[in-house]
Amino acid sequence: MTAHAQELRQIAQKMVATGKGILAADESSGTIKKRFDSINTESSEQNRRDYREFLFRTTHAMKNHISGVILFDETLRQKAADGTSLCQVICDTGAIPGIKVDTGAKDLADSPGEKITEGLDGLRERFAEYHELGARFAKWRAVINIGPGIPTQHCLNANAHALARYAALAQEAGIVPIVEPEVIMDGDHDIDRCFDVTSAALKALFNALEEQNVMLEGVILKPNMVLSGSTCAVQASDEEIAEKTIQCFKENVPSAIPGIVFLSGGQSDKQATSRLNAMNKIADLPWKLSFSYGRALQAAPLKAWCGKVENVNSAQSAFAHRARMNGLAACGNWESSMETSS
Ligand code: 5MM
Repeated sequence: MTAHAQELRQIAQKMVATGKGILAADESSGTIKKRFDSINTESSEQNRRDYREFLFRTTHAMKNHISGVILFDETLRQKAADGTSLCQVICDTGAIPGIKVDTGAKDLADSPGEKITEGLDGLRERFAEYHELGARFAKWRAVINIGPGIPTQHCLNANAHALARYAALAQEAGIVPIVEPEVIMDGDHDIDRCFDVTSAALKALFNALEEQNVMLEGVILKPNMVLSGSTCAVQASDEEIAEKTIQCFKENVPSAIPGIVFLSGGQSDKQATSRLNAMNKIADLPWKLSFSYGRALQAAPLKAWCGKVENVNSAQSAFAHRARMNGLAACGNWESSMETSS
């Protein structure tokens, strides 16, 4: 049992406080460049800083709807325009700074189409530094593709083993691990195939966490929802998605886990909100169910900003609106009619 048990429990509970969720702002250099390219904005260090700073300074939304922010290494070390560290800007809103520690998904040897996430080398030392810099939770993402003959059990086990090794090291450092086994939605598979693959990925993950003595009360799970593949001819309704996702998690996720925070994975903003809301309308859930969205929180502010200082206020309003909508969905209190106001 980790020496930090009580502290980890408290951080994890705060991460899934009622009506709040996580802002995933941990885009690595390549991903943030793609996002900035889409709004014709240069991905310079200053632009990345300015963009993230105005998100974190959207004070009312941060205070009321955001429990934590996942950062990329560069952002954890950056200072705001007035010299305050961005980490402190986040803390001043009451949210918790977190850090993405994996170094990305690489091709799994001899297994076409499959990925393994790297980043374990030197991780104990990196955790010590990240704790010193103010991070109190971390994130590691495994990528599971669905296709003919994949994922293999070998891929699920290898990724689960790495997730558990990361989680154990995080807890040793007093940092709550978010474990993210993302079953990618690309493909023409139906929702039942996604259900089966998500179940298998979760089984492998919780077996590995148990084998490696990870304390579940100090872990947050960040999964995909159970969805039809993005090019499947039959797209499941939000209600079916909610029912199948909850069934899958009830069968595979121990109740000791304090919370499940979903990724958006390419769903539209409103789909991500509506489906989270539908899940929270289902009674008797043993864990909190909230969000850890990247694109579903940031697409609207990015589009409103377009890299121009004169658009910062409207970009902050767009971010505040999505944060509020998802905060309501995390309580099952969202209505589609609320989307017309901002
Ligand atoms: C914000 O995007 C995260 C970082 O991605 P890269 O390492 O590829 O740059 C990503 O891990 C994110 O935290 C999750 O996938 C959830 O984000 P979405 O956009 O799927 O909600």
